[in-house]
Order: sequence, then structure tokens, then C-alpha cells
Amino acid sequence: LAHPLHNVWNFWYFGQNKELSWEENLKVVKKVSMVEEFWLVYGNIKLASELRPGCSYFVFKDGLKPMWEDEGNRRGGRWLISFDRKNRSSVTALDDKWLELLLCLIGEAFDVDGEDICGAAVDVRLKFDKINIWTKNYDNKKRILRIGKIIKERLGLNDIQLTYEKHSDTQNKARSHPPMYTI
Ligand code: M7G
Repeated sequence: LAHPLHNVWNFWYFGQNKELSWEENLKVVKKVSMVEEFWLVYGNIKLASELRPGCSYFVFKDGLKPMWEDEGNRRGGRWLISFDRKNRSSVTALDDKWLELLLCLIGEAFDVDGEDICGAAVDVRLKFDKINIWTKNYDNKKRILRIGKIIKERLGLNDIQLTYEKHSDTQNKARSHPPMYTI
């Protein structure tokens, strides 16, 4: 007996081979359309906290590539949550938050606002771990704020500020841009 997910998702891994371009470093690990497949994949890959700095996981709806250039992300942006690695309260703090976020995605915790969700990423970097949630249209302020509020509650981030940046601003690093939304 298998339990279908409301959406089909792809797990992606971003490795860090300096000889390859950014896009070439991005690989689909597995497509999941059933709850059982989700746990199988989750249980067979390294925990986020075990990734080498420079690596990322992305979990995106099927049909979307986890990149700014994808048609589904062109008008989009992301909620960005940064964790200073010095403050990793326990080895599993990041893993717990990432898993909780994945359960929000596959469990459709955002109700109809979830239509705006493209996917999520966890980035392990030297000084910071980052979790981001990508949405498809940066003008959908109400939806974005409601999504941000649920993430804050579910991930237990009441003391942390979340900022929403549009991808076109993230891409244009030459100028610094204030975030579009903050909660
Ligand atoms: P990052 O991995 O999102 O954050 O972006 P980091 O700075 O903490 O490592 C690092 C770099 O990866 C960017 O400056 C881009 O060169 C490249 N990059 C990241 N993303 C999400 C994209 C993307 O969607 N498309 C392209 N072409 N490059 C990207």
C-alpha cells in the first residue's frame, strides 16, 4: 500500500566540483511521488549537517529546476534563514529544521498558498548554514507573508528574522538590495 503525495517532488544534490559549472554541479537524486519513496530517499542520503561546506540539497516540485533561470522562478524569490555555524546548538539542529520544512512541503502545510511554493534548499557553507524556501511570484505579498509565518512557527524560529529576497536582486550582486519582506 503506497500513499501518494499531493505534489511530485525531486531531490537534487549540488556538489562542489570546481571543474564544473554551477549548473553542471546540480544533479537530480530521485523523484518522489509517494510518502514511502520520500522516506526511502531521505533515509538513504547524508543528513544536511554531514554535507561538505559548499554543498546543498534542493527539493523542488517536479517540472521546476532549482535555478533562477527556470521559467517558474523568473518572477520569484525566497525566504532566507541563516544560521551561524558557531551557534549550531546541537549537531542535529539543522537536520531537524530541514526535515520539518520538508514535512511542511510534502504535507502541504501551506494550504492553497502552497501553490506558490517552488521548493526549498539547504546550503552548508563555511560560516553559515542556510535554509531557503522559494516561491514563484514576489508580488504575491499576502501569500508570501502567510508562508513565512507558518515556517517561523513550524521550525521554531520565533527569535530569528526571516527576509524575503527576489531572485533578480540576489542575482545582481553588484548592488545591495534591501529585502522585499521581513518578518
Ligand atoms: P549560493 O550557493 O546560493 O549561495 O550562490 P552562497 O553564496 O552562500 O554560496 C553562490 C553562487 O552560485 C552564486 O553567486 C551563483 O554564481 C551560483 N548560483 C546560485 N544559484 C541559486 C544559481 C542559479 O539559480 N543559477 C545560476 N546560474 N547560478 C546560481
